[in-house]
Parts: sequence; structure tokens; C-alpha cells
Amino acid sequence: MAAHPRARPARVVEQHRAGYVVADATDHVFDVESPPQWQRPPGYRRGKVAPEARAVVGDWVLVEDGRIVALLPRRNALKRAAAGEHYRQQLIAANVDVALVVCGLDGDFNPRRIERYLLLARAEEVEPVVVLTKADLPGADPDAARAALASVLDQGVPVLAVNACDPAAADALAPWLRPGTTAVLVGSSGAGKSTLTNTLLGQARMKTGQVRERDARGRHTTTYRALVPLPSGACLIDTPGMRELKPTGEEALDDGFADIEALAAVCRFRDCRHQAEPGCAVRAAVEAGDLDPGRLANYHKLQDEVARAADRLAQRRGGIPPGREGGGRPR
Ligand SMILES: Nc1nc2c(ncn2[C@@H]2O[C@H](COP(=O)(O)OP(=O)(O)OP(=O)(O)O)[C@@H](O)[C@H]2O)c(=O)[nH]1
Ligand SMILES: [Mg+2]
Ligand SMILES: [Zn+2]
Repeated sequence: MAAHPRARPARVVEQHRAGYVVADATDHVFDVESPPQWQRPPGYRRGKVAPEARAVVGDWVLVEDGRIVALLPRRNALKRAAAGEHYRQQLIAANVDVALVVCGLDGDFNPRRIERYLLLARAEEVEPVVVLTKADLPGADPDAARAALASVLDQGVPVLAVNACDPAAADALAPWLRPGTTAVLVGSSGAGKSTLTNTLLGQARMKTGQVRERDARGRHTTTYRALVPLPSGACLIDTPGMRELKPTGEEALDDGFADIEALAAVCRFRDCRHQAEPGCAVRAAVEAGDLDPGRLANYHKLQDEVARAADRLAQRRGGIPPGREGGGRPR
């Protein structure tokens, strides 16, 4: 601050390749340049500043003379690991209270993907709400979908089925869009994130695009993240559809898989992997029909991915992965 006496706080509302758009306290919206150290010098593989140290939509920054001069501390940031050889985090949005996990009740519906989103949200203490769109389409079966998400519902995560084009969707979402709340829409391309944004806004501000007939896949219509103030007084962040959701290694499976962790606590062996060990309470629950085998498989897969990402993260930081210093976890 001392070095920038004329700097003013503003919130990042759009993020483009070339720079940012911010809004200040008077709702004045304007373009700003990034600090030079955030811009990758041509010919360099990596910029001087790590991606997570640069502003994303939802961040507060200090602006002076049309340029960002500082990133203010953030409360949290929804993130995933970026694809590629090197460990890198990709921030989706910062300073968020609620994650609206949008999934169509067409070919897009996938409980395993939803579990993945919930894992990422909880790691940052973002409250997840599952929004199943396209409930109006012939063939949509909200009851069957809710049954497939029984363990998610059991953990207190709300699951709503809506027609994203219908203003009634705004009423259904109202409890999570109170004044001062920041909510982010996440989900695959074509799930209906921008359609919901427009319905909540009461006007067609974001471009939407038809999905492919064959497999209900979207065409990546939204290409940048945007924060829009809603009439309700909440802030809503629309994002481009994501293909891949890799954990960063900072997640804990305990919250999202409390049912499996509770069963694991009574397995005969403390280090039971729930594969072929005798006295495994988790496998017994699957055999008794009390636990979805797909959910268990996803748990194993995610556990593996989180552990591997945690190793890569620790390598990058040059330390020992958190919680792995002393062998197994005590019972
Ligand atoms: N009938 C019906 N159509 C919907 C619903 N939600 C979305 N759609 C349609 O699905 C298509 C994709 O919607 P978008 O809002 O563009 O999807 P998106 O999630 O923003 O996709 P990306 O921007 O590509 O990530 C559009 O043709 C919408 O009209 C719904 O609840 N009911
Ligand atoms: Mg969109
Ligand atoms: Zn076991």
C-alpha cells in the first residue's frame, strides 16, 4: 500500500488471456493490465510467478493507473491440478462460498464425476450444492438420479432437479444465493451453467450452445470465467466446462466418503486396503448391497490420485507429504 498511495481495491470479474476486468466499490467495471511479473516473458517456459499467485475471478486486487499492483489475500480458491508433465495447480475461482455442481439429467449424468467435484469443493470449505438440469427433458428421471446419489444426499449435500431455462430454478436456488454470497457454477460443457446464469440474471447475458445429439456433449461455448452480480445480491461465477478434474493433493477423502471411512474403521486389519483381506467390513457392505461398488471403486481411484498428487506437490515444495511422515494413520 505504502508504495502505491493511490491504489484502490477492486474485484476481478473477468479473466482473459490478455488481462482482467475488475469492478470497484461503485460498480464501475473496467479493464486493467496485469503486473509485468505475472506476464510470461516470451521464450520462457515458466513465468516468474506461480499460477496460484496470480489473480483469478473472485479475487480482490489493488489497482492503480489501470494496472493491478497487488493481489490481496484470498479466503479460499477452488482448484484442480492442471494436465501435464509438471505439477501445476489451476485455480477455478477465488473467495467462493458455494459451488453449484451442475450436471444434466441426460447423457451428462455421472455420480462419479459429482463425487469428484464435491471432493475439490470441500478441500476449500466451499459448500457444495448439486444442481441437476434438464429435468424437463423427456427421459429425465430425477428420482433415479437422486437414488444414484443416495450417499451424497446422506452426507447432507442438497441435490436439486431443475429446468435451467425456467425462472422457477431461481426460486429453488435462492437459499444459496443470499446477498453477499459468492457462488461458482462448475460442470461439464453443455450442462447448462450459462443457461442457469441467464435465468438467475433474468436476461440473456452469457452465450449458450446446443449439445451434440449423439452423446449430449457440449461444445465449450463459454471460453472465459465471468462474475456477474445477481438481482438477489449474490455474485455468480460462470466458468467454461471442464473435461478433467484432477485432485491437487490437498484434498481429504474423509468428508466426502464418510460412509466408507466409517466401515473401514471396523475392518479386521488397521491397514486394510478393502481388496481381498479377510474381515473387510467395506467389501462385506458391497456384498450385502449396502454400498455401491461404483462408489467404492471411485474411492480407491481418488485415494490413489490424491496420494500421488500429494507426492508431486511435496516434491515441488521440497518436503515430505503432509500426514505421511510416520507411516500409517493411527487408529
Ligand atoms: N431443456 C433444457 N435445456 C437445457 C437446460 N439447461 C441447459 N439446456 C440447454 O443445454 C445447452 C447447453 O447449455 P449451456 O448453458 O450453454 O451449457 P454450459 O454448461 O454453459 O456449457 P459450456 O459453456 O460449454 O461449458 C443449451 O442448448 C441449453 O439451452 C434445461 O434445464 N432444460
Ligand atoms: Mg457456458
Ligand atoms: Zn477393509
